[in-house]
Parts: sequence; structure tokens; C-alpha cells
Amino acid sequence: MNRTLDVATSYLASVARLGSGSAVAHAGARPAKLLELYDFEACPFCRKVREMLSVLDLDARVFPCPRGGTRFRPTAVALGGRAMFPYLVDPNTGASLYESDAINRYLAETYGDGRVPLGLTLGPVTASSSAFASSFRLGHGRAAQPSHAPAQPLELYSYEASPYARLAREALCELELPYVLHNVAQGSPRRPAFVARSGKQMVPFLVDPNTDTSLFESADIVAYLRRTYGA
Ligand SMILES: N[C@@H](CCC(=O)N[C@@H](CS)C(=O)NCC(=O)O)C(=O)O
Repeated sequence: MNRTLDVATSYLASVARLGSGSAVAHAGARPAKLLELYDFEACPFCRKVREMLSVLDLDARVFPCPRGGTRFRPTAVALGGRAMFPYLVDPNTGASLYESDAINRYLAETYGDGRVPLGLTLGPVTASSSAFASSFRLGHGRAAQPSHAPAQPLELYSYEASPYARLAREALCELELPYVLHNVAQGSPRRPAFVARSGKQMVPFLVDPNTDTSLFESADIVAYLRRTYGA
């Protein structure tokens, strides 16, 4: 897909969700340890959970489990018993959950003020608009591609509604590259620390401790990931 089409369809995906996951709201207690999310980018149910993480300003260790993936799918099945995504593990409480609505309620109750935003509570409307968002991306972020595993997880500064960050997440997912997802949606109190680290307020921003590389620009990030880890 050429760059203009990539950006346009990713933008439409965010519009289909009315920008859900673009701003922080309802944030509460902070976890001491990173949450762990097994998901894949094109999964509409996984998107609901990633939107909630952005809204609650929560980071997570992401283990991408695209279709046909062999790196983390077996771990997810061993931990939870089923190949179903999203699957969330919270090492702070010992909780592990399937079902996007149950996960979002858990996150709201544990790390928010108990409320799940309206756009994530509309049952079939939420699910179908999220499926519609995925459809714009024509299968990107759905299936595994051959790759080399990094020794250490990468880090991505992102928020769910960013059309550009989505392109980077899709590549991380397809290549089954584990990463720490740092959410810095609008209103995030962690934005100043992000700017101090990166130099400017722009997402996506990728940090790869394996090669001592950090870079902005989704097209450059996708090219870097494919060049460095694609097989
Ligand atoms: N009701 C579940 C549905 C989850 C679901 O159906 N996930 C699909 C992906 S979108 C899945 O895991 N399919 C099996 C697979 O990908 O192997 C939820 O809301 O989390």
C-alpha cells in the first residue's frame, strides 16, 4: 500500500471509532508493574482494550499474537488456556482475563474511576465500529510475517487513535516484536517526560535498545523494523 493510502485508511479507521483513545479521562490508581497484553492490531476486540489503555493513560507490555504467529501465541494459550485475543495479565493483582468488555471493566475499576467511556460500552455498536475500523486497513496487523526475535523488547510511544502510530503498531504486530507500549494521549500527565526523552511531542516514537536506535516518523519506523527484524 502506498504511503498516502496507508495514512488515509488509518485516519479513516480512527474516524470510524470517533477518535476513541485520543484523550485521557477517568484515570485512577497507577500499577507498579506493567500490564501484559496479548493481542493483535487488526482484532476489533483488542482495539477496544487498547483504546481503554490510552484513555486510562496506562502502559503495557505488548506480546503481538497475529494469525499464524508462533512467538507469543503458544504462551498466551499456555497461560490462559485458549487462543482468544485480547488476553490481559495483570502481575500486580494476579488477574488474567479474556473478553474485551470484562477487561475494560477491570481496568476501569482497578486503574480508573470505575467508569468505562460510553463509546466502549455500546455492545454491538462498539464492536461493529471497531470491525469497520479494521476493514479500512485491509488486513494490515492481522497475519504474522517471518521475522527475527529481538533480544529485548522495543518501546513505542503511541496512543490508540493516532493514525500514524497505528502504522508502527501494525508492523510490530506482523513481525511479532514485543514492545512496551507507552500511551501518551492528549491530557497525559506523562507528556512532559516523553518530550524530555524524545525531544518533541510527536507519536509514534520508537526506541530500540537492541540497536541503540530511536526514531520518529511512521514510514521510517516501519522501514526500520522491516529492515532490522524482517526475515
Ligand atoms: N468476545 C471476545 C471476542 C474475542 C475474539 O473473538 N477475538 C478473536 C480475534 S478478533 C480471536 O481471538 N480469534 C482467534 C484467533 O485469532 O486465533 C472479546 O470481546 O474479547
